[in-house]
Amino acid sequence: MSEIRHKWSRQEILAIYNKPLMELLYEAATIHRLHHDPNKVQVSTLLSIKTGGCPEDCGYCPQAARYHTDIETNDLMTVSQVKAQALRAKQSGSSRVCMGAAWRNVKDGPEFDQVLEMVRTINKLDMEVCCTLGMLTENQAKRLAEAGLYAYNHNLDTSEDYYKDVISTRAFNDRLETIGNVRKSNVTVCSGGIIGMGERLVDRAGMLVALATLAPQPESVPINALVAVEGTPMADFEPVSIWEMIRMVATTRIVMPETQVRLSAGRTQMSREGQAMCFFAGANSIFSGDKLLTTPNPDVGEDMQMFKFLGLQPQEPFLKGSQPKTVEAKDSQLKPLGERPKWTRPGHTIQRNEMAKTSSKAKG
Ligand code: SAM
Ligand code: DTB
Ligand code: SF4
Repeated sequence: MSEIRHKWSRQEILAIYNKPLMELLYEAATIHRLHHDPNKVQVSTLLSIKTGGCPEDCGYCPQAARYHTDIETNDLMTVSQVKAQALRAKQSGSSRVCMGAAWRNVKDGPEFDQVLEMVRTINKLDMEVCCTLGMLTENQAKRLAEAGLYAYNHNLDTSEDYYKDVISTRAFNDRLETIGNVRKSNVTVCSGGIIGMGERLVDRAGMLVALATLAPQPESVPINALVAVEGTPMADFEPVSIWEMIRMVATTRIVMPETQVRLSAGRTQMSREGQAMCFFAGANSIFSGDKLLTTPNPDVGEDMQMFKFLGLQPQEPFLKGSQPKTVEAKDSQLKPLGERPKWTRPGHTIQRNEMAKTSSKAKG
């Protein structure tokens, strides 16, 4: 298997992003198959354990206290509430629970102790546990690791250049520092970003440079399309087109071959065909459940139907990278629609087998 390349320039990444689409898809899909089973998709469930009232000013976020959004704010959930939700997620096919808190940073004390207990509890259910709690010290990362945390999500969100236009209450370097603290523990790193926030293509490339340059590269990279929420400064932003999402996923896959690329926020706006192209381009993870943190997501039934159609299967937990496999066409994949319906024309009904008889007669 090829070496992972950590040195990338924005120009090189832009050149990949802007390739003719068929070339880009072919290259991304080829790399994807070398490193992953193309029919497996990791499924995570988000759980907002503390919602809203955040002191930060992230321009995209409905949970920032300073914006007047319509979300229901909630204090920290109890451990038993979290356990009940995690069990539901497991039953619906998720292998990972990602707990999000609307905090700027983690503070040592009873609330952090409660989160550690949540981590221990979900871990006992044989599920991967992820947290996204804001900035973290090295010691806090180690305590989370001891409790059994599998992944920590901390997004770079955009390029270093554009970051200050989106968030003023912390800096891009603060994000890198927290990711560094997570890396000092044995917790895996989940870090990605958002497209559709008014950034230029060079900012998308800049974000991917920052992620791909990390050594090791993040084990997972969520690619979110902005969910424009009424009340936030980005409420009126145009939705990103599916083509941009496909290009971003494919480019991420090419520059980070072993990473799990998560098709994250924004799926309610995407057709199944669009999502299928994202999976082909190398996305191999989704958030499942009808709610992300505060905004809607496709419901589990719809996603499972899409998986069935595409012949995709949820990935089992605790595989640090999925293994490549030879792909064999299964009967169910060849005949996804089951029996053919009757072939009808106004005033005329004919069964397929009758047609066969008719045509063999015609041949004499
Ligand atoms: N407060 C913590 C932090 O900022 O790291 C954790 C929770 S925060 C909601 C996690 C991530 O959700 C953000 O970094 C951002 O990438 C994503 N996010 C938030 N609002 C979003 C939106 N409206 N559309 C897309 N992604 C969003
Ligand atoms: C990530 O990259 N996306 C998730 C998760 N990590 C925490 C969050 C998406 C949030 C979308 C807006 C909302 O539902 O509040
Ligand atoms: Fe707070 Fe996180 Fe939302 Fe920023 S993204 S406002 S830090 S919850």
